[in-house]
Amino acid sequence: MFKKILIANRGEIALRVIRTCREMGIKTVAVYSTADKDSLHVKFADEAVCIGKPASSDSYLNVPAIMAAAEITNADAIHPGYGFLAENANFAEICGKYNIKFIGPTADMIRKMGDKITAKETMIAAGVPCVPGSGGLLESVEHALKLAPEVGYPVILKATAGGGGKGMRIVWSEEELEKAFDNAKTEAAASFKNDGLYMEKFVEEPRHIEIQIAGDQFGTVCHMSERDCSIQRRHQKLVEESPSPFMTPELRTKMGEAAIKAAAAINYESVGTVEFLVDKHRNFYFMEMNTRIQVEHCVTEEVITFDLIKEQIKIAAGIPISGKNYEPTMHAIECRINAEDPYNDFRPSPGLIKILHTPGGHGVRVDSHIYAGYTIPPYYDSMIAKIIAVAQTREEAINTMERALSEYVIEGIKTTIPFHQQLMKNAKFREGDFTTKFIESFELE
Ligand code: MV4
Repeated sequence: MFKKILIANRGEIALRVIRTCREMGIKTVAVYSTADKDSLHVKFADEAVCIGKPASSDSYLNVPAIMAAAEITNADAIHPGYGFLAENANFAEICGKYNIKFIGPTADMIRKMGDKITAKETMIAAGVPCVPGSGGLLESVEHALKLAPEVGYPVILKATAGGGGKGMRIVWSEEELEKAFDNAKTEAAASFKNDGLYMEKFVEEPRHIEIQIAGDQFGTVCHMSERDCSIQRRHQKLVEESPSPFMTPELRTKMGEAAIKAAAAINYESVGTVEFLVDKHRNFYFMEMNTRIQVEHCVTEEVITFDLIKEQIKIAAGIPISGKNYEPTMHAIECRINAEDPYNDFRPSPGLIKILHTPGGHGVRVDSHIYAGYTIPPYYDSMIAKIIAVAQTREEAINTMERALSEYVIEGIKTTIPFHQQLMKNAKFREGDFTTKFIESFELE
């Protein structure tokens, strides 16, 4: 087992990793930017190294500074968390060159899933259902114009280097295609330095359901059931839950098997997530695979009573997994609390937290790095906490969440708490009747 892990991240996920390391008897090294010198991850780690100025490019993305921090502290592994360098294949490779274990998949696995056309080709070859479309790159707008009627309008253009909605355009008819093609190409080039596009049939009003998987270094892969992440706004998830209210035992078996096939096709090592679109007839299609631990991993941890970070570290250390699949035994819902003003287009609201009271009690887990007197810096993601409510049934979990939200006092900044309070009361949400379009038409009182 590792003796010392450097956490190349900040905020709640850095803290999350530090906590599991402590339970496992592993020493921890925090790295931090000058803006984060008073952060909890710095205080809770055994050692801490400043790696640069506030901008991410100078600190949490500063590979030479992070490698130097790992060398001087004698860390034998690096946990990348999510975001920042978590899906950077070059970084994973550099860790290997320094003889430091990257806690995640190999560079080759990250690359295979990072390029969406390659990923889709791999999935089709493995027999994982995919949305029909161009297959490969669109060579030109003429090529797109010829293909679209064959695929059938509406179609969606996606960036092969993309993910998360950037460089994506929905096209309802031939008249819109040329402009959408040019816009998607320009956006993809600017965002990813790769303007490659592909086309798919547009699946209308889908649910976003993802399957948590784990694979070890010996070729064993298992699934840990689903999370429903359909409650999103501008491709940012706001609420996640498990089990999905749309799930059936048959669909879980089928999607679980497909996710295992997806991971096994690249000999996946580490924990990961296979994202699917699910249409109203419960047809499901591979969307992308996330080769990292995700923000919403906690809902799975709560419904299967399992520490996913511990599993991820054990896999990286070469310990085999059991190979059995996991079914949810509880219901868990997570609300992401962001330092944003939900009454003002979710505008970021960084600043000093003057008063804080964190909810607790039966069935409530709060993962957060904030404290009274802490100043949320403006340079990073605005998520400041995750509340996870756990109960025997969905209805009880929602009631527990409402109770927890009502106890949460954060003064000094605006947060998304009022948004979540209204969502938990919404009849359609309570019925489990929602798709990825739900938030578009959700109005705050
Ligand atoms: C789609 C789709 C409909 N049909 N692909 C959004 C982000 C990126 N990962 C893929 N996305 C979508 N791909 C086809 N063929 C609809 C979306 C989509 C979406 C997916 C999940 C959650 C929220 C979404 C919001 C808008 C569009």
